[in-house]
Amino acid sequence: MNKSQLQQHDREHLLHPFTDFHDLGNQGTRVITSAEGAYITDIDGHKMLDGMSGLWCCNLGYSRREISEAIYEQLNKLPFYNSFFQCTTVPSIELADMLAEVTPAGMNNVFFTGSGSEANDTNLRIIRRYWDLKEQPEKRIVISRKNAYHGSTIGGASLGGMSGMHKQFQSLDYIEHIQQPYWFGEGGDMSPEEFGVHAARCLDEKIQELGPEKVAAFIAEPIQGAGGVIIPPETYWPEIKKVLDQYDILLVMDEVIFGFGRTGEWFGADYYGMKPDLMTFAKAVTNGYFPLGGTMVSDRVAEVIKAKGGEFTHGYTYSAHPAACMAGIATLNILREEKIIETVRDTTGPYLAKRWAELADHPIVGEARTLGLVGALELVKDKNSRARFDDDCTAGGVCRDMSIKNGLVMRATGDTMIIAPPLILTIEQIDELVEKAHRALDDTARAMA
Ligand code: PXG
Repeated sequence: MNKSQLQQHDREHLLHPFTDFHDLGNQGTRVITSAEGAYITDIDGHKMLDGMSGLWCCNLGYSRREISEAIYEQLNKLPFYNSFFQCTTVPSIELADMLAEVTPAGMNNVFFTGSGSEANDTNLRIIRRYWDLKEQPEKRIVISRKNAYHGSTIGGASLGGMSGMHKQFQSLDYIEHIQQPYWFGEGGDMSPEEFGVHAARCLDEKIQELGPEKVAAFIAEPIQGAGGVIIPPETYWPEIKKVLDQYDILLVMDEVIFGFGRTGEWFGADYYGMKPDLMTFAKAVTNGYFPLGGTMVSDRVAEVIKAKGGEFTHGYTYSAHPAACMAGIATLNILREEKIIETVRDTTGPYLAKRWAELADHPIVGEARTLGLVGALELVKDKNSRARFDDDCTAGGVCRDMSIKNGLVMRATGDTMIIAPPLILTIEQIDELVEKAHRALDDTARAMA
Protein backbone atom coordinates (compact mmCIF):
# COMPACT_ATOMS: atom_id res chain seq x y z
CA MET A 1 0.00 0.00 0.00
CA ASN A 2 1.25 3.50 -0.73
CA LYS A 3 0.91 6.38 1.72
CA SER A 4 -2.56 7.52 0.72
CA GLN A 5 -3.87 3.94 0.66
CA LEU A 6 -2.43 3.35 4.12
CA GLN A 7 -4.07 6.53 5.39
CA GLN A 8 -7.39 5.54 3.87
CA HIS A 9 -7.35 2.06 5.42
CA ASP A 10 -6.24 3.60 8.69
CA ARG A 11 -9.27 5.92 8.62
CA GLU A 12 -11.58 3.07 7.76
CA HIS A 13 -10.48 0.46 10.29
CA LEU A 14 -8.37 1.85 13.08
CA LEU A 15 -9.77 3.67 16.09
CA HIS A 16 -6.85 5.63 17.54
CA PRO A 17 -6.38 6.47 21.23
CA PHE A 18 -6.98 10.08 22.33
CA THR A 19 -7.75 11.21 18.79
CA ASP A 20 -10.34 13.52 17.29
CA PHE A 21 -11.62 11.29 14.48
CA HIS A 22 -12.90 14.26 12.55
CA ASP A 23 -9.46 15.91 12.46
CA LEU A 24 -7.84 12.59 11.65
CA GLY A 25 -10.20 12.15 8.71
CA ASN A 26 -9.27 15.57 7.38
CA GLN A 27 -5.54 15.47 7.91
CA GLY A 28 -4.61 11.77 7.69
CA THR A 29 -2.20 10.06 10.05
CA ARG A 30 1.57 10.38 10.01
CA VAL A 31 2.90 6.95 9.12
CA ILE A 32 6.13 6.25 11.01
CA THR A 33 8.12 3.54 9.27
CA SER A 34 11.52 3.22 10.92
CA ALA A 35 13.69 4.46 13.75
CA GLU A 36 17.35 4.52 14.70
CA GLY A 37 19.07 5.81 17.82
CA ALA A 38 17.14 8.92 18.87
CA TYR A 39 15.49 9.50 15.47
CA ILE A 40 12.28 8.35 13.79
CA THR A 41 11.51 8.48 10.07
CA ASP A 42 8.11 8.74 8.42
CA ILE A 43 6.87 7.26 5.14
CA ASP A 44 7.96 10.39 3.24
CA GLY A 45 11.52 9.88 4.45
CA HIS A 46 11.27 12.84 6.85
CA LYS A 47 13.69 12.16 9.72
CA MET A 48 12.94 13.68 13.12
CA LEU A 49 14.76 13.85 16.44
CA ASP A 50 12.31 12.11 18.75
CA GLY A 51 11.89 14.56 21.59
CA MET A 52 9.25 12.32 23.21
CA SER A 53 11.01 8.91 23.33
CA GLY A 54 8.06 7.35 21.50
CA LEU A 55 5.53 8.03 24.25
CA TRP A 56 7.86 8.57 27.20
CA CYS A 57 9.11 5.01 26.90
CA CYS A 58 12.04 4.45 24.50
CA ASN A 59 14.52 5.98 26.92
CA LEU A 60 17.44 4.09 25.37
CA GLY A 61 16.36 4.98 21.84
CA TYR A 62 15.44 2.59 19.09
CA SER A 63 18.55 0.59 18.27
CA ARG A 64 19.08 -1.71 21.23
CA ARG A 65 19.40 -5.19 19.78
CA GLU A 66 20.23 -6.58 23.24
CA ILE A 67 16.57 -6.01 24.12
CA SER A 68 15.01 -7.28 20.89
CA GLU A 69 17.28 -10.34 20.92
CA ALA A 70 16.43 -11.12 24.55
CA ILE A 71 12.73 -11.04 23.61
CA TYR A 72 13.30 -13.18 20.52
CA GLU A 73 15.33 -15.81 22.38
CA GLN A 74 12.70 -16.02 25.09
CA LEU A 75 9.91 -16.35 22.52
CA ASN A 76 11.75 -19.32 21.03
CA LYS A 77 12.40 -20.96 24.38
CA LEU A 78 9.19 -20.35 26.34
CA PRO A 79 6.95 -17.82 24.60
CA PHE A 80 4.35 -17.79 27.34
CA TYR A 81 3.53 -19.24 30.64
CA ASN A 82 1.34 -17.78 33.36
CA SER A 83 2.18 -16.86 36.93
CA PHE A 84 -1.13 -18.01 38.42
CA PHE A 85 -1.82 -21.15 40.46
CA GLN A 86 1.65 -21.59 41.97
CA CYS A 87 3.46 -21.36 38.62
CA THR A 88 6.32 -19.11 37.71
CA THR A 89 8.99 -18.54 35.06
CA VAL A 90 12.70 -17.80 35.37
CA PRO A 91 12.65 -14.34 33.71
CA SER A 92 9.89 -13.12 36.04
CA ILE A 93 11.86 -14.14 39.13
CA GLU A 94 15.04 -12.53 37.82
CA LEU A 95 13.33 -9.27 36.92
CA ALA A 96 11.56 -9.16 40.31
CA ASP A 97 14.99 -9.51 41.97
CA MET A 98 16.46 -6.73 39.85
CA LEU A 99 13.54 -4.39 40.51
CA ALA A 100 13.88 -4.97 44.26
CA GLU A 101 17.52 -3.86 43.90
CA VAL A 102 16.98 -0.68 41.89
CA THR A 103 13.82 0.62 43.60
CA PRO A 104 13.95 2.54 46.92
CA ALA A 105 14.89 0.65 50.09
CA GLY A 106 12.00 -1.29 51.59
CA MET A 107 10.32 -2.01 48.24
CA ASN A 108 11.00 -5.68 47.70
CA ASN A 109 7.90 -7.08 46.02
CA VAL A 110 6.41 -6.56 42.60
CA PHE A 111 3.04 -7.32 41.04
CA PHE A 112 3.41 -7.40 37.25
CA THR A 113 0.79 -6.11 34.83
CA GLY A 114 0.66 -5.36 31.11
CA SER A 115 0.51 -1.56 31.40
CA GLY A 116 0.54 1.45 33.69
CA SER A 117 -3.26 1.66 33.69
CA GLU A 118 -3.58 -1.94 34.82
CA ALA A 119 -0.94 -1.30 37.47
CA ASN A 120 -2.99 1.56 38.93
CA ASP A 121 -6.06 -0.65 38.97
CA THR A 122 -3.89 -3.18 40.80
CA ASN A 123 -2.97 -0.45 43.29
CA LEU A 124 -6.65 0.16 44.02
CA ARG A 125 -7.11 -3.56 44.63
CA ILE A 126 -4.05 -3.78 46.88
CA ILE A 127 -5.02 -0.68 48.87
CA ARG A 128 -8.43 -2.11 49.63
CA ARG A 129 -7.05 -5.54 50.48
CA TYR A 130 -4.45 -3.98 52.79
CA TRP A 131 -6.95 -1.97 54.84
CA ASP A 132 -9.41 -4.87 54.98
CA LEU A 133 -6.70 -7.18 56.31
CA LYS A 134 -5.72 -4.48 58.81
CA GLU A 135 -9.36 -4.52 59.92
CA GLN A 136 -9.92 -0.89 58.97
CA PRO A 137 -12.47 -1.38 56.19
CA GLU A 138 -13.76 2.17 56.58
CA LYS A 139 -10.53 3.41 54.99
CA ARG A 140 -11.71 3.57 51.40
CA ILE A 141 -11.08 7.01 49.89
CA VAL A 142 -8.12 7.64 47.60
CA ILE A 143 -7.00 11.24 47.14
CA SER A 144 -5.47 12.24 43.82
CA ARG A 145 -4.87 15.58 42.08
CA LYS A 146 -6.57 17.58 39.37
CA ASN A 147 -4.88 17.27 35.98
CA ALA A 148 -3.08 14.08 37.06
CA TYR A 149 -2.77 11.23 34.55
CA HIS A 150 -2.94 7.69 35.89
CA GLY A 151 -4.16 5.77 32.85
CA SER A 152 -7.27 5.09 30.86
CA THR A 153 -9.00 2.09 32.44
CA ILE A 154 -11.94 3.04 34.66
CA GLY A 155 -9.70 2.84 37.73
CA GLY A 156 -6.83 4.72 36.10
CA ALA A 157 -9.07 7.39 34.61
CA SER A 158 -10.93 7.84 37.92
CA LEU A 159 -7.61 8.38 39.68
CA GLY A 160 -6.60 10.77 36.92
CA GLY A 161 -7.80 14.33 37.18
CA MET A 162 -8.24 15.24 33.53
CA SER A 163 -11.57 17.04 33.19
CA GLY A 164 -11.91 16.16 29.48
CA MET A 165 -11.72 12.47 30.35
CA HIS A 166 -14.11 12.71 33.29
CA LYS A 167 -16.79 14.10 30.96
CA GLN A 168 -16.79 10.85 29.00
CA PHE A 169 -17.17 8.18 31.71
CA GLN A 170 -18.48 7.67 35.21
CA SER A 171 -15.75 7.95 37.78
CA LEU A 172 -15.42 5.66 40.81
CA ASP A 173 -17.08 7.40 43.73
CA TYR A 174 -14.31 6.87 46.29
CA ILE A 175 -11.72 9.05 44.59
CA GLU A 176 -11.25 12.74 45.43
CA HIS A 177 -9.08 15.32 43.65
CA ILE A 178 -7.15 18.23 45.12
CA GLN A 179 -5.19 21.23 43.78
CA GLN A 180 -2.20 20.43 41.53
CA PRO A 181 1.17 22.14 42.13
CA TYR A 182 1.15 24.03 38.80
CA TRP A 183 2.72 27.34 39.74
CA PHE A 184 2.92 28.91 36.25
CA GLY A 185 -0.74 28.26 35.54
CA GLU A 186 -2.34 28.54 38.96
CA GLY A 187 0.12 30.19 41.35
CA GLY A 188 -1.34 33.70 40.98
CA ASP A 189 0.63 36.23 43.01
CA MET A 190 2.27 33.66 45.25
CA SER A 191 5.97 32.87 44.94
CA PRO A 192 6.68 29.31 43.75
CA GLU A 193 7.77 28.42 47.31
CA GLU A 194 4.57 29.77 48.86
CA PHE A 195 2.45 28.08 46.24
CA GLY A 196 4.20 24.72 46.75
CA VAL A 197 3.31 24.80 50.45
CA HIS A 198 -0.22 25.96 49.67
CA ALA A 199 -0.83 23.10 47.18
CA ALA A 200 0.54 20.55 49.65
CA ARG A 201 -1.59 21.93 52.49
CA CYS A 202 -4.64 21.19 50.28
CA LEU A 203 -3.94 17.52 51.00
CA ASP A 204 -4.14 18.18 54.73
CA GLU A 205 -7.37 20.14 54.30
CA LYS A 206 -8.92 17.34 52.25
CA ILE A 207 -7.92 14.69 54.78
CA GLN A 208 -9.44 16.77 57.57
CA GLU A 209 -12.61 17.35 55.56
CA LEU A 210 -13.08 13.64 54.77
CA GLY A 211 -11.88 12.37 58.14
CA PRO A 212 -8.47 10.66 58.36
CA GLU A 213 -10.14 7.40 59.38
CA LYS A 214 -11.77 7.24 55.93
CA VAL A 215 -8.71 8.02 53.80
CA ALA A 216 -6.87 4.99 52.43
CA ALA A 217 -4.20 6.51 50.16
CA PHE A 218 -2.80 9.50 48.31
CA ILE A 219 -1.57 8.96 44.74
CA ALA A 220 0.64 11.32 42.76
CA GLU A 221 3.14 11.44 39.94
CA PRO A 222 6.45 12.84 41.25
CA ILE A 223 6.19 15.35 38.40
CA GLN A 224 3.03 15.44 36.29
CA GLY A 225 3.95 14.18 32.83
CA ALA A 226 0.95 14.11 30.50
CA GLY A 227 -0.50 17.08 32.40
CA GLY A 228 2.30 19.25 30.99
CA VAL A 229 5.60 18.40 32.72
CA ILE A 230 4.52 20.16 35.89
CA ILE A 231 7.62 20.28 38.06
CA PRO A 232 6.37 21.08 41.56
CA PRO A 233 7.96 23.94 43.49
CA GLU A 234 10.79 22.73 45.73
CA THR A 235 8.65 23.16 48.82
CA TYR A 236 5.91 20.81 47.61
CA TRP A 237 7.14 17.28 48.30
CA PRO A 238 8.72 18.11 51.69
CA GLU A 239 5.39 19.60 52.78
CA ILE A 240 3.45 16.57 51.45
CA LYS A 241 5.80 14.40 53.50
CA LYS A 242 5.01 16.45 56.63
CA VAL A 243 1.28 16.03 56.00
CA LEU A 244 1.49 12.29 55.38
CA ASP A 245 3.66 11.75 58.46
CA GLN A 246 0.74 12.89 60.61
CA TYR A 247 -1.69 10.28 59.33
CA ASP A 248 -1.87 6.55 58.65
CA ILE A 249 -2.36 6.85 54.89
CA LEU A 250 -0.61 4.97 52.09
CA LEU A 251 1.46 6.93 49.55
CA VAL A 252 1.31 5.72 45.94
CA MET A 253 3.86 7.30 43.62
CA ASP A 254 3.06 6.80 39.97
CA GLU A 255 6.47 6.49 38.30
CA VAL A 256 5.22 5.41 34.87
CA ILE A 257 6.95 8.38 33.23
CA PHE A 258 9.67 9.33 35.71
CA GLY A 259 10.84 5.85 36.68
CA PHE A 260 14.08 4.43 35.27
CA GLY A 261 16.19 7.52 35.11
CA ARG A 262 14.33 10.46 33.67
CA THR A 263 15.11 12.72 36.65
CA GLY A 264 18.76 11.61 36.80
CA GLU A 265 17.88 9.28 39.69
CA TRP A 266 16.36 5.83 39.32
CA PHE A 267 12.92 7.02 40.44
CA GLY A 268 11.19 10.31 41.17
CA ALA A 269 10.80 9.02 44.74
CA ASP A 270 14.62 8.94 45.00
CA TYR A 271 14.89 12.42 43.54
CA TYR A 272 12.45 13.87 46.08
CA GLY A 273 13.51 11.64 48.99
CA MET A 274 10.03 10.13 49.39
CA LYS A 275 9.23 6.65 50.71
CA PRO A 276 6.19 5.38 48.85
CA ASP A 277 4.16 2.37 49.94
CA LEU A 278 3.29 1.49 46.34
CA MET A 279 5.02 2.59 43.16
CA THR A 280 3.52 2.25 39.68
CA PHE A 281 5.84 1.62 36.73
CA ALA A 282 5.54 0.75 33.01
CA LYS A 283 6.88 2.21 29.74
CA ALA A 284 10.68 2.55 30.08
CA VAL A 285 11.03 -0.67 32.10
CA THR A 286 11.26 -2.48 28.73
CA ASN A 287 12.39 0.59 26.77
CA GLY A 288 8.94 0.39 25.18
CA TYR A 289 9.95 -2.78 23.32
CA PHE A 290 7.31 -5.00 24.95
CA PRO A 291 4.21 -4.16 27.01
CA LEU A 292 4.97 -4.44 30.71
CA GLY A 293 3.91 -2.57 33.82
CA GLY A 294 3.57 -3.27 37.48
CA THR A 295 3.50 -1.98 40.97
CA MET A 296 6.31 -2.16 43.49
CA VAL A 297 4.94 -3.04 46.88
CA SER A 298 6.68 -1.94 50.08
CA ASP A 299 7.49 -4.39 52.83
CA ARG A 300 4.90 -2.66 55.04
CA VAL A 301 2.11 -3.55 52.61
CA ALA A 302 3.48 -6.84 51.27
CA GLU A 303 3.92 -8.29 54.76
CA VAL A 304 0.23 -7.77 55.53
CA ILE A 305 -0.93 -9.20 52.22
CA LYS A 306 1.40 -12.18 52.39
CA ALA A 307 1.05 -12.96 56.10
CA LYS A 308 -2.69 -13.32 56.37
CA GLY A 309 -4.24 -16.32 54.65
CA GLY A 310 -6.80 -16.09 51.87
CA GLU A 311 -6.42 -15.58 48.19
CA PHE A 312 -5.76 -12.14 46.66
CA THR A 313 -8.30 -12.49 43.86
CA HIS A 314 -6.55 -10.35 41.27
CA GLY A 315 -4.33 -10.91 38.23
CA TYR A 316 -3.96 -10.60 34.49
CA THR A 317 -3.18 -13.32 31.92
CA TYR A 318 -0.06 -11.41 30.94
CA SER A 319 1.12 -10.65 34.50
CA ALA A 320 4.85 -11.52 34.40
CA HIS A 321 4.89 -12.45 30.70
CA PRO A 322 8.28 -14.11 30.24
CA ALA A 323 9.24 -12.24 27.07
CA ALA A 324 8.25 -8.91 28.66
CA CYS A 325 10.36 -9.77 31.69
CA MET A 326 13.35 -10.59 29.45
CA ALA A 327 12.93 -7.18 27.83
CA GLY A 328 12.96 -5.65 31.31
CA ILE A 329 16.10 -7.52 32.34
CA ALA A 330 17.94 -6.45 29.18
CA THR A 331 16.84 -2.83 29.67
CA LEU A 332 17.92 -2.67 33.31
CA ASN A 333 21.27 -4.24 32.42
CA ILE A 334 21.94 -1.50 29.86
CA LEU A 335 20.87 1.26 32.27
CA ARG A 336 23.29 -0.09 34.86
CA GLU A 337 26.24 -1.08 32.68
CA GLU A 338 26.30 2.08 30.60
CA LYS A 339 25.68 4.37 33.58
CA ILE A 340 22.89 6.08 31.64
CA ILE A 341 21.21 7.53 34.73
CA GLU A 342 24.46 8.94 36.14
CA THR A 343 25.09 10.61 32.77
CA VAL A 344 21.68 12.28 32.89
CA ARG A 345 22.34 13.44 36.46
CA ASP A 346 25.90 14.71 35.94
CA THR A 347 26.21 15.69 32.28
CA THR A 348 23.26 15.77 29.91
CA GLY A 349 20.64 16.90 32.45
CA PRO A 350 22.64 19.99 33.54
CA TYR A 351 23.51 20.75 29.89
CA LEU A 352 19.86 20.56 28.80
CA ALA A 353 18.93 22.82 31.74
CA LYS A 354 21.42 25.44 30.56
CA ARG A 355 20.49 25.34 26.87
CA TRP A 356 16.71 25.05 27.41
CA ALA A 357 16.77 28.09 29.73
CA GLU A 358 17.94 30.17 26.73
CA LEU A 359 14.52 29.60 25.14
CA ALA A 360 12.93 31.64 27.94
CA ASP A 361 14.23 34.76 26.12
CA HIS A 362 12.02 34.00 23.13
CA PRO A 363 9.15 36.54 22.83
CA ILE A 364 6.41 33.87 22.98
CA VAL A 365 7.87 31.85 25.89
CA GLY A 366 6.50 32.62 29.36
CA GLU A 367 8.53 29.97 31.16
CA ALA A 368 11.14 27.36 30.18
CA ARG A 369 11.64 24.62 32.76
CA THR A 370 13.57 21.34 32.88
CA LEU A 371 14.52 18.64 35.32
CA GLY A 372 16.76 15.74 34.32
CA LEU A 373 15.81 15.05 30.72
CA VAL A 374 12.34 16.55 30.58
CA GLY A 375 11.44 20.06 29.61
CA ALA A 376 8.46 22.33 29.09
CA LEU A 377 7.82 25.68 27.43
CA GLU A 378 4.79 27.80 28.27
CA LEU A 379 3.63 29.60 25.12
CA VAL A 380 2.21 33.05 25.81
CA LYS A 381 1.13 36.12 23.91
CA ASP A 382 2.25 38.38 26.73
CA LYS A 383 5.18 37.45 28.93
CA ASN A 384 4.28 39.73 31.85
CA SER A 385 0.63 38.82 32.28
CA ARG A 386 1.21 35.19 31.14
CA ALA A 387 -1.81 35.68 28.83
CA ARG A 388 -2.26 32.91 26.25
CA PHE A 389 -2.95 33.53 22.57
CA ASP A 390 -6.54 32.26 22.77
CA ASP A 391 -8.85 30.07 24.86
CA ASP A 392 -8.57 27.13 22.46
CA CYS A 393 -4.79 26.79 22.92
CA THR A 394 -4.17 26.89 19.18
CA ALA A 395 -0.54 28.02 19.66
CA GLY A 396 0.38 24.60 21.10
CA GLY A 397 -0.94 22.72 18.06
CA VAL A 398 0.75 25.17 15.69
CA CYS A 399 4.06 24.85 17.52
CA ARG A 400 3.85 21.04 17.47
CA ASP A 401 3.34 21.08 13.69
CA MET A 402 6.15 23.61 13.19
CA SER A 403 8.42 21.52 15.33
CA ILE A 404 7.74 18.39 13.28
CA LYS A 405 8.38 20.40 10.11
CA ASN A 406 11.73 21.43 11.58
CA GLY A 407 12.63 17.81 12.33
CA LEU A 408 11.83 17.60 16.05
CA VAL A 409 9.01 15.72 17.79
CA MET A 410 7.67 17.93 20.60
CA ARG A 411 4.30 17.32 22.19
CA ALA A 412 1.70 19.97 23.00
CA THR A 413 -0.46 19.85 26.13
CA GLY A 414 -2.69 22.85 25.55
CA ASP A 415 -0.22 25.71 25.10
CA THR A 416 2.53 23.90 27.00
CA MET A 417 5.18 22.32 24.77
CA ILE A 418 6.87 19.32 26.30
CA ILE A 419 9.92 17.18 25.61
CA ALA A 420 11.16 13.92 27.13
CA PRO A 421 13.93 12.83 24.76
CA PRO A 422 15.80 9.52 24.98
CA LEU A 423 18.26 9.43 27.90
CA ILE A 424 21.03 8.50 25.45
CA LEU A 425 21.00 11.98 23.91
CA THR A 426 24.48 13.39 23.33
CA ILE A 427 25.55 16.98 23.96
CA GLU A 428 25.47 17.60 20.17
CA GLN A 429 21.95 16.22 19.97
CA ILE A 430 20.84 18.49 22.83
CA ASP A 431 22.18 21.44 20.79
CA GLU A 432 20.25 20.14 17.79
CA LEU A 433 17.08 19.77 19.87
CA VAL A 434 17.29 23.32 21.28
CA GLU A 435 18.05 24.84 17.88
CA LYS A 436 15.12 23.05 16.25
CA ALA A 437 12.83 24.07 19.12
CA HIS A 438 13.98 27.67 18.61
CA ARG A 439 13.11 27.54 14.91
CA ALA A 440 9.71 26.05 15.75
CA LEU A 441 9.07 28.95 18.16
CA ASP A 442 10.05 31.51 15.48
CA ASP A 443 7.68 29.86 12.99
CA THR A 444 4.91 29.73 15.61
CA ALA A 445 5.35 33.41 16.49
CA ARG A 446 5.03 34.29 12.79
CA ALA A 447 1.96 32.08 12.32
CA MET A 448 0.20 33.45 15.42
CA ALA A 449 0.97 37.12 14.66
N1 PXG B 1 0.44 6.64 34.90
C1 PXG B 1 1.12 7.65 34.34
C2 PXG B 1 1.81 8.65 35.20
C3 PXG B 1 1.21 7.74 32.94
O1 PXG B 1 1.88 8.75 32.39
C4 PXG B 1 -0.15 5.74 32.80
C5 PXG B 1 -0.19 5.71 34.18
C6 PXG B 1 -0.86 4.67 32.05
O2 PXG B 1 0.02 3.82 31.44
P1 PXG B 1 -0.47 2.94 30.17
O3 PXG B 1 0.68 2.00 29.99
O4 PXG B 1 -1.69 2.23 30.57
O5 PXG B 1 -0.69 3.88 29.05
C7 PXG B 1 0.57 6.75 32.17
C8 PXG B 1 0.61 6.79 30.67
C9 PXG B 1 0.69 11.59 26.84
C10 PXG B 1 0.47 10.18 27.24
O6 PXG B 1 0.03 12.04 25.92
C11 PXG B 1 0.89 9.74 28.47
C12 PXG B 1 0.64 8.42 28.84
C13 PXG B 1 -0.01 7.57 27.97
C14 PXG B 1 -0.42 8.03 26.73
C15 PXG B 1 -0.21 9.35 26.36
O7 PXG B 1 1.51 12.29 27.44
N2 PXG B 1 1.01 8.01 30.10
